[in-house]
Amino acid sequence: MTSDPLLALRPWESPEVTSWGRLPMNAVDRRSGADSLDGDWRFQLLPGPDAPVGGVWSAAYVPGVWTMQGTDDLPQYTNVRMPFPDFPPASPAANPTGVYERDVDVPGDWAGRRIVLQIGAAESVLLVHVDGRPVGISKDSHLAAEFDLTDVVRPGERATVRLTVVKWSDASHIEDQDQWWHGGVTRSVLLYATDSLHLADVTVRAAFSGELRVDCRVRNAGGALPEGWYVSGELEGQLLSQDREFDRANAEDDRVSDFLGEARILATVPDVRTWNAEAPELYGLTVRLHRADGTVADTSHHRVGFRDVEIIGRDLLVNGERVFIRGVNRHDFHPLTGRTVSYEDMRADLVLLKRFGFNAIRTSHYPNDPALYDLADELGFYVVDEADIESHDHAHEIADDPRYLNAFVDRVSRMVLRDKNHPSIIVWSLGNESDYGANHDAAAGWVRRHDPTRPIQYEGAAKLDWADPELASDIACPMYAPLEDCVAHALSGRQTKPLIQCEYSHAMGNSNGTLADHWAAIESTPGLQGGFIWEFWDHGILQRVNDGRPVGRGGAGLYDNGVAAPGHRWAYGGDFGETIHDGAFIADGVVFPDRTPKPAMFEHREIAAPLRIECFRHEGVVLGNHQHFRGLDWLTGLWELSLADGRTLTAPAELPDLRPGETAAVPLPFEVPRDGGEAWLTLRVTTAEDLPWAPRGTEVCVPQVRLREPAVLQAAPVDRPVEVDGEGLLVHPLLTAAPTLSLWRAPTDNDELGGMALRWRAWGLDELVRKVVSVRQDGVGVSVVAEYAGTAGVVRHRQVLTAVEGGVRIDEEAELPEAFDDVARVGSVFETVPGLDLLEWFGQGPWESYPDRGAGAPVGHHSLPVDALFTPYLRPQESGGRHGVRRFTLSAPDATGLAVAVDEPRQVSVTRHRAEDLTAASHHDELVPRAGCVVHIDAAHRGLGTASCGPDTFPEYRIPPGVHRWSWTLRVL
Ligand code: IPT
Repeated sequence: MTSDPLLALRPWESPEVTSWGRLPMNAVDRRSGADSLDGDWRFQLLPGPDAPVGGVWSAAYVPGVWTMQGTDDLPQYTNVRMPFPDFPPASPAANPTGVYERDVDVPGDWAGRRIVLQIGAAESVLLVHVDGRPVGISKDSHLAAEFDLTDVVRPGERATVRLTVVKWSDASHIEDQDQWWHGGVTRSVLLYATDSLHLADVTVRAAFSGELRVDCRVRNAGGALPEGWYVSGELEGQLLSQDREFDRANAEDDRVSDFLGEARILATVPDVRTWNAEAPELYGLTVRLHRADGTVADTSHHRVGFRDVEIIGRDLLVNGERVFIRGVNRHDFHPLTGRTVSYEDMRADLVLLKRFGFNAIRTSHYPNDPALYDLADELGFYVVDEADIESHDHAHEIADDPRYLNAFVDRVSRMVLRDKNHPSIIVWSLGNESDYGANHDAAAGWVRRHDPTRPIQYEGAAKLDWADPELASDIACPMYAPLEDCVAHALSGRQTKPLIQCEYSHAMGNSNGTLADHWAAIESTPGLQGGFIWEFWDHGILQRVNDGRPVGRGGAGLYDNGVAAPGHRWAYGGDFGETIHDGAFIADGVVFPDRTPKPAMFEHREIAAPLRIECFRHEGVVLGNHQHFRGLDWLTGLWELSLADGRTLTAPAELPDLRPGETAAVPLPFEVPRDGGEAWLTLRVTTAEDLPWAPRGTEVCVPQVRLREPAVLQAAPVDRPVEVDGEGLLVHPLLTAAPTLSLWRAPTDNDELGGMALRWRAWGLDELVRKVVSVRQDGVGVSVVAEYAGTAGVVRHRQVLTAVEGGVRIDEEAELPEAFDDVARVGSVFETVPGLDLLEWFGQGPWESYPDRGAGAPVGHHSLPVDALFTPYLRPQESGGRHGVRRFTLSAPDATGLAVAVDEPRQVSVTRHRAEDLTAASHHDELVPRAGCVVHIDAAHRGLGTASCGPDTFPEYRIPPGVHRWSWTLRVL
């Protein structure tokens, strides 16, 4: 039995013990003026918390996870299931325990002051010793723990701080979030000193009306408060008040004692600049605590945003406006450091989100580093702040387990205590995927009393009934609800709460199909207000292929543009040798692990466009301001007219002065040429000035309207034979594989997890066997009939090859049997000789697009190297498609090559990979690009949907059986 009282408590198997010796949480920011204890610490990894600490130390970097710093305890990914079989509250005997130790020189001038150690975050149980003396215990891997060291250390002397971090515990059962499991001290460690008379907490409420209320709690570490203390406030250099008295009028007498001082500052700011996510106006507030002689004992700085949040009826209002919530779920993630993210990382995340039209973040599924909320205040985001509670695997047992009651209330209340002053936070979330029980109601009750200014949401409660007012969720916040259910609820007359999905549009792999349809419904259906895309990150950890180890902190530069450097790959579940894991389900974000945006981001940017083209009328183009609070003066525009004949005309745009919600017609800036075929008018909208999140000239959106329909494909036959081989396949000098029928695509994650790929394989679509039935001269052309046999049916395919001016015209027809009622694609595939490395096309682009994900890709003339067309989704799959392609050329640097024109806008893809190459690979380092191009021209291509977690694509984006026809011409340049 250990003599150490902290270990003797066995806190890793005691859910009732949430802390010992820990100071109460508060909203006084102590980061500035503190001594940072970040850096290398002495480190050893023990096999369990009871194991003796040895004499041999290595080093570990703080903040950081040891799972990415060279230990044999490697990252493990599980979603719902726990990584160990023990039932709550038990944890496994094999329990990696990191011991961190370092010496700290306590400044001599801290004599007489109150000294506090702050550990930003540690997972999952933290034990603190100083000079061998037990100091405290903390749980909750995503909030700071503070310990008073005043009586433990001596100013001017050196102290040894030891942090013992136990990886598995009762708390792991309520930290069962869908992410990598790690162990370590993941946020910064600080040591700071205050006067014994100090601000114990400051609560700021700043309303849209300009009313400001600042409540201060004051304590004296020596015990009783000294006589005559008072607080003062200064807002942007303006003194607010200097009350020498306790604000007894506002505080009930019995709440003010000799030990706890309470003071309130009240002020009204005239002509206040209010805060919202579009124009996040902040005021600097300094709160000072004075001794009786006027000297300052303590200071607390805050940035204040004046704004209101309320729910009226079924609308969530910010400053009285029913704002759309264009949100994303964001985890703390970094491919080199796992869970530790720097200020620069967080800023880069948020800047990117702003540039892509997001205005809201759910901190899935735990409170983030304090800096994230500072950034959200500053850059402008609506935040749903979520408590660190997810008991997914044992949700039902834990939600009502009284042993976990403390932990639930502790986690939710500490989050609120810390974060309550951020204007960006508009909703508190009680956690994620933890069923619903009395423990939740207890936590909700605490919040309602402490902070009546913000609504609460909790999906686990809301899912019981979206409308029931008794449940601990003020918002109907389902996850992955079918759009038709959301619309039906909004139209039912039963709706009582705003409907904002806490998770929707699962971004795993090539996904986010139907996002535009969702937003069309949200914007047109009162009661629907938006949602949070799942999720921001693909959590691929950078891994060396040769030894399977995470690269760790030194790996900067070993990736570019979403791709890991040779010899490296993005690891997902199972790649560290874990036997229990959930594979690539961890790669489900709208950005790659290096924050390169996926094409879906461009779709989102367009859907969120602040300025839109409403329609085209005789008096001109009707523009609309789709923001809630701002005018258009921060934007500038350029008109672009793209004609099918290759011409592009441009002209600067005069943007009208429109208030939110207003529209106006502006005259067409061009004389549209009478010739030139299909015509598209695009407004390229960019930022007119440097903004905190974008330099001047950053593209914001590219709304478009079609001015003229495409012309019909014309290719007059010429009297010249078309050469086919004995199998009826086209012989062509630039093709290494002649056009054949393709019904298969390398399954996307949605196809795999949604069950489609299983059906396609069962039908044999991946191994269709072509058998030529007939080859005959048919007028001027050759008609080739072939049968493509799968296990569940035969597709009859006919190609008529006709010589035309400069090339060959191919008219195709495929008849799908009834059994093939939802295939991946129907189209032609062929391969080219090497050297044709540039694709130029007229159609949607430049971004990858699909039938149900194309809003971000305007029609125009685009050009990209073939190698840049492919999107490196972590698990190789169908990618690189371009929707709505009318024609394209594939050319060599000397401008030789081939030109294709299609009968109507079609799905085209040009990559270095056959569908079967992609299907066979599990990571990119296994793919060997082909020298030539693999070209698909699809008469029909199935939409992407989001079926890896959530609804499949809509019926209109699926491919029916029956006859499909398409025509195209192939010419030599
Ligand atoms: C939902 C989770 O809340 C989230 O953490 C993530 O796992 C997501 O799904 C899928 O990637 S829970 C799921 C069972 C609906």
